[in-house]
Amino acid sequence: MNFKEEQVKRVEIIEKILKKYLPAKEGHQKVIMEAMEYSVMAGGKRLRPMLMQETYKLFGGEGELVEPFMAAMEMIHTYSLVHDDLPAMDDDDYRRGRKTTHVVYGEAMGILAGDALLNFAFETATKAFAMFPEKTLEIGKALQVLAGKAGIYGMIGGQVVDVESAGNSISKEVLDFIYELKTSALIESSMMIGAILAGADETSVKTIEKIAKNIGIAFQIQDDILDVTSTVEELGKPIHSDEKNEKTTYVTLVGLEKAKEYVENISMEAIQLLETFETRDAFLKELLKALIHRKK
Ligand code: GRG
Repeated sequence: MNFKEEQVKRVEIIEKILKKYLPAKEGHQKVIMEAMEYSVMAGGKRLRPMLMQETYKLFGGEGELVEPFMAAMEMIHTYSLVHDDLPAMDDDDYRRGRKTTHVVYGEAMGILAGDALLNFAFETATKAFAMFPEKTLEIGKALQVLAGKAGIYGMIGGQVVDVESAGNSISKEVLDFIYELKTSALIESSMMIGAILAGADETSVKTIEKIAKNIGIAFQIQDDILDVTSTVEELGKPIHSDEKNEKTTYVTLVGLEKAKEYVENISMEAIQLLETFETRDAFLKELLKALIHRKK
């Protein structure tokens, strides 16, 4: 398998799905649809919908059932980035290689575009009910995971502790709490939803949650590493932003080399756990390996 080629193909498929589910730009409120599209179609790795679709396939899922959820997940992820870039949070001007949404559309529209994406994510995911009336149970469970992992016991909860901790030194335990909620939660829900929609049993969904937790923590530690080792051009967003925001990270806590070791070890654990399933997805395994050394 040529991993890069396969990855490009998948990104193209995901972007077609995103375009299909984004709202038409019309009506007096047209500017909000434009801001939504601006932020969602700005590029990005599309990691979360990719993980969702691969996990869906791993458990034998076929057809379009997963698609509204893939679009919903990327909308929620994008809303988190739009809000994270706002002046009240990280106050960043660049994201995904272009001006941030609030810089282009103004702060009020930046806030509203984030809100709109979060709400529209649920409007999009619930379309699955009409498309697949025989899958009501799976869709209901998937919605519960989507809502929970993005909320106060998931991503928002992590962001709250992250914002509160800025400027203070924090323990590894609190840092792990932040990473698990802020970053892993959406990765967990992406993979869990893929498994649930494909009809995986509860034990398998629990194992997928563990795998995704590791992937998310490794992903966030790699984000810390890239913040000090990469360039604006390569990342498409500012570097040294953790220092600017006086944040404790794995790099400040354990040093660069140890942080790299963690990424490798946690990711390999996830891959080993993935291999305990009877079915295989070669692309998913390669994707997890590629994330260990990702450059953006
Ligand atoms: C919930 C109100 C509210 C705000 C946002 C979690 C969060 C809270 C903001 C996201 C900022 C951040 C650094 C999250 C950690 C996860 C992370 C590294 C996101 C970047 O994801 P990538 O690298 O981005 O997948 P692309 O652009 O490739 O999609």
